[in-house]
Amino acid sequence: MPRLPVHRLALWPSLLACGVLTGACQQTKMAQPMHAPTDATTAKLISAPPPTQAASAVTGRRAEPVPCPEANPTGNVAYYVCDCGPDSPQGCHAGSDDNAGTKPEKPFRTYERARKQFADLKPGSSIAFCRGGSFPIQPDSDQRWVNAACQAKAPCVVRDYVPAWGSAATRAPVIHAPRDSRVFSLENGGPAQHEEGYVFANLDLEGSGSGWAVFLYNDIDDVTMCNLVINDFELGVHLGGSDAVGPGSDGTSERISLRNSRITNNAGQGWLGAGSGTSIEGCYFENNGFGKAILNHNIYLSGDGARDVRVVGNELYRSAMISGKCQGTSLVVHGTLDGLRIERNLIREDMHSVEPTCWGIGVASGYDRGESFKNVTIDGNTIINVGNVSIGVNACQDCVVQNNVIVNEQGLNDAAIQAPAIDRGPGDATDEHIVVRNNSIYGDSGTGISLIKEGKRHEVVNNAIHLAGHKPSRCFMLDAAPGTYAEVDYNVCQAGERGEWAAGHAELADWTKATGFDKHSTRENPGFLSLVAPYNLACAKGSPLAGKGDPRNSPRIDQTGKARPEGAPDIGAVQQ
Ligand SMILES: [Ca+2]
Ligand SMILES: [Ca+2]
Repeated sequence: MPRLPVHRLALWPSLLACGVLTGACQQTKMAQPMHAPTDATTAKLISAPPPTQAASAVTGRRAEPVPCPEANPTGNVAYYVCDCGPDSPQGCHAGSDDNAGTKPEKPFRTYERARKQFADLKPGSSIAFCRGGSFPIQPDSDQRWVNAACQAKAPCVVRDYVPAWGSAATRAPVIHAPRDSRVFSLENGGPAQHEEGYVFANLDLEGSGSGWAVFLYNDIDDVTMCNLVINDFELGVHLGGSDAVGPGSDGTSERISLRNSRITNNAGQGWLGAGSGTSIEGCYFENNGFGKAILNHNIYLSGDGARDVRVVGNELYRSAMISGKCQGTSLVVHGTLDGLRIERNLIREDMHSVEPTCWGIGVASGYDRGESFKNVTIDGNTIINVGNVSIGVNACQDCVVQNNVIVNEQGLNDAAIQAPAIDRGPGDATDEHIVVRNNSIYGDSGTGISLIKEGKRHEVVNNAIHLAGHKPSRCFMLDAAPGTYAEVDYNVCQAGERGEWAAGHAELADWTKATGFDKHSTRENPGFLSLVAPYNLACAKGSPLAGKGDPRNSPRIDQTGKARPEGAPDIGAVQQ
């Protein structure tokens, strides 16, 4: 039996003590704020090229950009604000808080004046910061942006405008947060009261190595954050729970959306929290979580009964970088969620820059209360050179892992796809009906797909796996009782020179004889198009993947959105 890398199980221990939904853990951290690293690498990040370049290099495509909503649905900007700082362009013309603020040529001046005006904004109207402007947060501000009159259908909008001395090309307004502060704290004081309908668009939020850029708490629904830069905080976006629940409030913040934004250099988490309708789409996350190994992440979804959560079309890079290595899962999910879609994201790390704890996607229990993840779809993601698990789940029921492209040449792959990725704790759901279908995996060691121990109705179908190199490897680890699996078939795999087909069965024929599985599978090189960066795991013409998939059990579309033919679909993530 090859000795495979052993991992985790001690990965998330101290999360058990964190009151994540209340932010208690993070608030403790704020008492001892951490500084952003000041090395040259980090400084360079801020002017890194837009994410689309790297994304297209790997996948040849990218999720369609989600357009930001019309920032001012009524065309009615009610108030203007303009302040100038050392980082403003020449010619910047500051306003005055003594102005009425209702005309672009007579704007207010300060963040604090804007914040107070926001509380009186009429539904559907806007307050706009000048492009090129630079706005410090006043030291005595309580940073709360609260207006109970705003409506989901007629939101209050905080956005940019082009001043007479600037142009549309002038950079976005920058709001500078001093240490331990928040830019937009969307929380009414006292017991939770219901508010809804805010939009924040086209703003650059710059921290000082601590604090939170946006805090959503105490029942604020229907918030859209679009085209923001969030840089150098402890937490980029913190979606928390609530205090005592007041009359008319459900105590939870629903339909919070972050789109087309750049979240960089936040020491704690890029994003923390989740609620029903949470959506993170088209965003770029880089170098978040460097304050602590294992517990910190680019995206940390923590849901307590959250439904219909989406993480779609994002790029995640350099998660929890400590000592130059990624040491924490880039996209992690804990808690209880029902209806979770993780689709078309690109998650990548650089070669020689990861520790085993640097997983790509982890939908797994992390607390000492019962957790479950139901109706989970992990579809069409591209995961390049992360740590010892690229996609790991547990406590997962009715979960589909399909059309994913996974590459790992770091020499430490435990399993590209793994369930259960960690042992269940007390009260956690058991894995049930996990479908691992049409994934394309290229690696240099370890196991391709591991689906073990427990559950029922699992399916492992149409996967294409190539494990090259000289390290021990195996295609599959499927050691639960054969009745656990509804279908294991139509897979193509080559595992090194001496690798096993499945744990305990060196040969495919031996495995099929013992289990009845993989009657239509073949042990051969899947013939991926390119195995060098930026990689292309589509299949070449004449590859054994072409037309050989299970005609009764293939996803309707492939990783690129292309329809699969009904009669003879290809094996793997990408239809020819
Ligand atoms: Ca509220
Ligand atoms: Ca609510």
